[in-house]
Amino acid sequence: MVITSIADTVLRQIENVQDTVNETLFEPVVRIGVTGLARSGKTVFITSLIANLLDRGRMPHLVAAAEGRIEAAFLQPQPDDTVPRFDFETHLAQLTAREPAWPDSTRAISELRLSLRVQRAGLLAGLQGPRTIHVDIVDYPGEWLLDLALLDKDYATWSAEVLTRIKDRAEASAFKALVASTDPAAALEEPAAKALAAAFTNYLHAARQAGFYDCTPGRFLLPGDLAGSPVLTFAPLPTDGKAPRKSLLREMTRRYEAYKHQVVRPFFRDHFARIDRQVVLVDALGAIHKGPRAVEDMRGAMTDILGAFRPGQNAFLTQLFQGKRVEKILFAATKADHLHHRQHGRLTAIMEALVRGAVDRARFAGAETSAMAIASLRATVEDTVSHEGQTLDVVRGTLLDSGKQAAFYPGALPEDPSHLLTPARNGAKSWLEDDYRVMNFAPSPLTLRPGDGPPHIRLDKAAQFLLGDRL
Ligand SMILES: Nc1nc2c(ncn2[C@@H]2O[C@H](COP(=O)(O)OP(=O)(O)OP(=O)(O)O)[C@@H](O)[C@H]2O)c(=O)[nH]1
Ligand SMILES: [Mg+2]
Repeated sequence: MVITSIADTVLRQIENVQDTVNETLFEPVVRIGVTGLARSGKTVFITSLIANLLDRGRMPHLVAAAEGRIEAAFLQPQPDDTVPRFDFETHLAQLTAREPAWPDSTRAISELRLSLRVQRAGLLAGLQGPRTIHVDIVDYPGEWLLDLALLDKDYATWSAEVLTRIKDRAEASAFKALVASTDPAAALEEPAAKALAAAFTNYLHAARQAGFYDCTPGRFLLPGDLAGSPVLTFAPLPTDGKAPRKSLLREMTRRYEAYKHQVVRPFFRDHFARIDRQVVLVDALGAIHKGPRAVEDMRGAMTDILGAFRPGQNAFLTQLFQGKRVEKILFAATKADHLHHRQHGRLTAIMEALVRGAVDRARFAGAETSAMAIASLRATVEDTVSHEGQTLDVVRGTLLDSGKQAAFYPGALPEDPSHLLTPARNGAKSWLEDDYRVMNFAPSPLTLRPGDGPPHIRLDKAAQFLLGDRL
């Protein structure tokens, strides 16, 4: 008994040492960040990507898979002990259940490690054995990247900006009324601070619902385990008056600074700065459906998000990255299964145009970029129907609300993306030429052949762009 347990311990220690040695010397790690604004499709993307890397029957454009060089793929404990594990099994079980359902909203960062045993390509293939590559996939809300802009702003500047921005926004009326009846110089009383923070948070939620993306601080919308803590109990106030000691204004200023130091900075330091490759998911169709203002707002949010990928712009990030950089960035318009494939090129063009300015700068900073239209989990089939003497390219699927089968035509996207982006930029209230609809489809019940992952559109191309050169 004793001897075996000692031997066990020794063996385990040797294994541990080997693990570390293996990892550092021979087994490369690629860290892929997956981000996007709320409901952009992050959870479904990661779930389907992993399922399709485990069962690679539908991954013909992932070259190593097509060449049969991936000998095995398996999930492993992730290397970061304090980050929640991405709940792959639960999400996949939901998506592939007999009555499939979309996963619940996820509110924080999570991570998963997938390891691939890969046969080498080329001349050395026969001489050397297979090697193992670890792929760490990190899911985090895009809203957290928007907070980067706060680091360079003090409380007075931030407050002034926010109060100007919300002047004409109906969503903020309750918060504005509360601010008007608040004396910032009064002594701090916690219920008053709480009421202000709650009203401000309500405004942020309403603004987000209405299609505004300029909704920082990001954790107000996605508080995770910080909900109710002082770092999230502040709000913008007019700062032109006096701020005596122990006043509401003093404390709001202090909490704003604490938010920057204890929430924003640690995220960038512990997670963002370690990412090698990044996927930015965008629900472009959803924004087009909401109208010109949502499109313009999304463009703004994308530009802000992508600012984080140019560390040179920000002293704090430059110091964090220390010359390291994100090597590749993929911009993916999700839910492309809402469109017949004849329109996918147009969606990609819109995606490219949306992020063009930011992409040019990312290229300048050394990252390779690509834009694609994808569907992580295909919920529709394509069809062509005749309607009032015209033929229409439609998609068919099960409607999420009613459970009924329906054919759906979302409208024709313009060939030239500027037909959408220019009116959006010029503040148009609605689209002139066409109306765009979206429908919520339920995931279809699946019968998967052994070796096949869930059906998708271009997930293999996305994987090839992100990983292909390392396999
Ligand atoms: N038709 C279709 N719908 C999709 C697809 N991917 C996502 N969706 C829809 O988009 C919704 C949001 O997807 P999620 O993956 O949960 O998005 P998320 O970015 O993780 O959302 P949060 O966790 O709330 O930030 C889903 O509930 C689906 O309705 C897809 O490939 N096809
Ligand atoms: Mg999610």
